[in-house]
Amino acid sequence: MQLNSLGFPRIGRRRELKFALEQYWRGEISQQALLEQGQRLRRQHWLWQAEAGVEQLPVGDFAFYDQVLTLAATLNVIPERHRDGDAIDLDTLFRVARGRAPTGKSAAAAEMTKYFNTNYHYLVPELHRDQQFAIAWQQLFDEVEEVKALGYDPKPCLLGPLSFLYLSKTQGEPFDKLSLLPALLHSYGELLARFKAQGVAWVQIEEPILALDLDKDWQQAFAPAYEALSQAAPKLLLTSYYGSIAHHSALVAALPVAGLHLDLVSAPEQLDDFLPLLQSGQVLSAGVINGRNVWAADLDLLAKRLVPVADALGERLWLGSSCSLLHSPVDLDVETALAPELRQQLAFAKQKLHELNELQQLLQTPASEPARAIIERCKARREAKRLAADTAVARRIAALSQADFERDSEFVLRQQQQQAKLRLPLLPTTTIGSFPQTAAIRSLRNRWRKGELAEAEYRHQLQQVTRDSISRQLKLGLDVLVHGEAERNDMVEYFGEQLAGVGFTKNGWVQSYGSRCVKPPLIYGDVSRPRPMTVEWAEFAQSLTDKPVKGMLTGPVTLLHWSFAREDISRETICTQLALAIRDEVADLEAAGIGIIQIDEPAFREGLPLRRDQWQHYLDWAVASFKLSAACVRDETQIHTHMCYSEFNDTIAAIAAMDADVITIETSRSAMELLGAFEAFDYPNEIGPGVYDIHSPNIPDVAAMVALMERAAQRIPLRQLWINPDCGLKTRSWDEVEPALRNMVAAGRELRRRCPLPA
Ligand code: THG
Ligand code: ZN
Repeated sequence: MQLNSLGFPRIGRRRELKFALEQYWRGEISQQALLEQGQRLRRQHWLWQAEAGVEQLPVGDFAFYDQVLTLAATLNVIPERHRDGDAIDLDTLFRVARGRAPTGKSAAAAEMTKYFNTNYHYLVPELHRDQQFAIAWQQLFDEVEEVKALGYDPKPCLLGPLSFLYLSKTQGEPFDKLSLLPALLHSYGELLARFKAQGVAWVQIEEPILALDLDKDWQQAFAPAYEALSQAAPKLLLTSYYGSIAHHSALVAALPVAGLHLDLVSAPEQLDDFLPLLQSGQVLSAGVINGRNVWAADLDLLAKRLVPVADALGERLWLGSSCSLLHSPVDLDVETALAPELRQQLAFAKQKLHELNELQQLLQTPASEPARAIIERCKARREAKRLAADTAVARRIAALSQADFERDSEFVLRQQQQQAKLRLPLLPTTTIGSFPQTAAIRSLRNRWRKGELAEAEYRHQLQQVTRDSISRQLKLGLDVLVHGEAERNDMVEYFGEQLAGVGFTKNGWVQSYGSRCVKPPLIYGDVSRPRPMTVEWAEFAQSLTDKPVKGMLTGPVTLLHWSFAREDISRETICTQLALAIRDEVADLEAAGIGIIQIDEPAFREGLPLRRDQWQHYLDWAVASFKLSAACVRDETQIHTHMCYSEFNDTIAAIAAMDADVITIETSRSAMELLGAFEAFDYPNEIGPGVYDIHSPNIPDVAAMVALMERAAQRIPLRQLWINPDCGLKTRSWDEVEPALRNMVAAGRELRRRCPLPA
């Protein structure tokens, strides 16, 4: 019974890789020093895995930027604009990721997209119609040698050819990506043969697209592809994750592979589908330890479930993480300040390896002393969870009625009352909420956190920053102001730190992309809001001006998606709890005289399930949660929301159903795409299509913004339109923000002059 680790986080338990990368990019350390840091991290992570009893150590889970980019480089799939001749080196990879030409000038970075339904972002490979593949980057082979030199067996992990093709995008004139499959298979064949020549026994070949709905031509491509690959390859462990692949079971069962890995955390029921389909001699890797959460597993229950499988399969059963541990924080051992009740419920990546080991003990020596101790710990954890329940939260949810989800009046009536109260001009101008997080602001927060800055002084300083941001906005002539969010580290973490039932760590970082990480809150109990979280700042900012200042909140759906959520109650219920907490804050903001409240939902779309037939159920509860968080206000109070993407075609009905009075959205990079959604659907409420791209340092010019709004006005009535940037401004500097907003306000004036409101 082998233990199967699908991959370990590469960032380092103290984010060593992040810091080394950023130092290298700033020119502070040499490439050699960066490479050595990478080697140290890999070695550490392999040793941890080996200590836990993992026999075959994963290779290919480490990447200096992104594992999909590493694989693309291995196959010579590097955009021409980032290339410097034929050779690929580490700097080539960084140019692809960071948008540089070899000359040092900027050259559009490869597109970055969420990896399936995770919060990890990969770089999208670009394929041409006449794409040539070749083995062009040696990192994977080198790392195989590193594992061998440590005295262990390497198990290369790589995205399979079909998932690689599927996740890539085409460049130039459109063509069917599958037309490239034969050439790609040829290179995969070479890759696998080289692994074999290196003495590799097993390769983890990942086909996560099997968890998706696949068109016939993609389904049919699997059998011949794997026939071809199995010829010269080491044993293949066909690996799926993030969802059930039972809808493709016939296809999968017929593939010539030596083993199959199933994610039995996201889809435990597929075990029953596949057990009778296993070929004789085929290995089943049971992914039972969740690779993408932080909670200790209930090994007792797991072992009970697995006993019959272990009896049936014997050595052919492997115990695995559900997916790569990439999505978990690295090591609980460095969390020294956690409350013991919370700590006992947790397992990070390193601890999850030991859970695999303990599960093995439960199955192999169930009557032993250590096994009994493991079972006792599981019982104690269950009992502690039961005792920690906050029954008031459940009672509050049980008492909700339909009226709690609806505003008093429908939008048209609210709009009149809001207009009467707010007296905003046609095409009002506003921003999304955050202003530049300057070094001075970050240092304020850090000193306060470390206890070097007293509370009163910290607040006083933040008030100065807020005063400055209000005065800049007044000078710019914006219509609806924001306080600027200087007190917030991250829009999710800030709320997580203040809600009951939610914990947070010091080092629980998870890689989001490249060197960037997030530290998701841990929703471990029933959620409530003990005291106001933002009212003081909104109230202070509003006291400085007669113009309306928006209160700024993160919505329940986004709080849920960007946190590690408990698994003993449904996500829908957790989201309802979060909605009630936000609703309390909304009510307090309104009572404090804040007339416009924005509830951001940038992650609304990210929560869509992998399978289309599950979308509607998700959309129903996500929309309901948002409405619950907002619906307590009077008609005259204006609710805004913000979303960070522009793929609206397939969700616009749900977004309209959220019934926010105003939505601001990202559009600037794909204006036409957004407006397309409005061809088929009359969006009923007010909307601010972002008029410039805040991700670029360029100052947008007035004419471009005027043109964009005029296009929008062809689809959307003038009275419904707002003018705003496409996202928050915290990553920009004031040198960029001020001229950009000045132009944006000028564009608004120009538009009002051109199109006066019809009577
Ligand atoms: N907050 C949270 N989750 C998110 C985002 C967010 N997930 C999706 C998306 N946004 C990911 N994008 C980013 C962008 C920037 C950073 C992280 C994720 C980032 N992180 C700092 C870093 O790694 O240096 C964190 C530094 C710090 O907080 O001390 O810049 O916005 N929750
Ligand atoms: Zn945004």
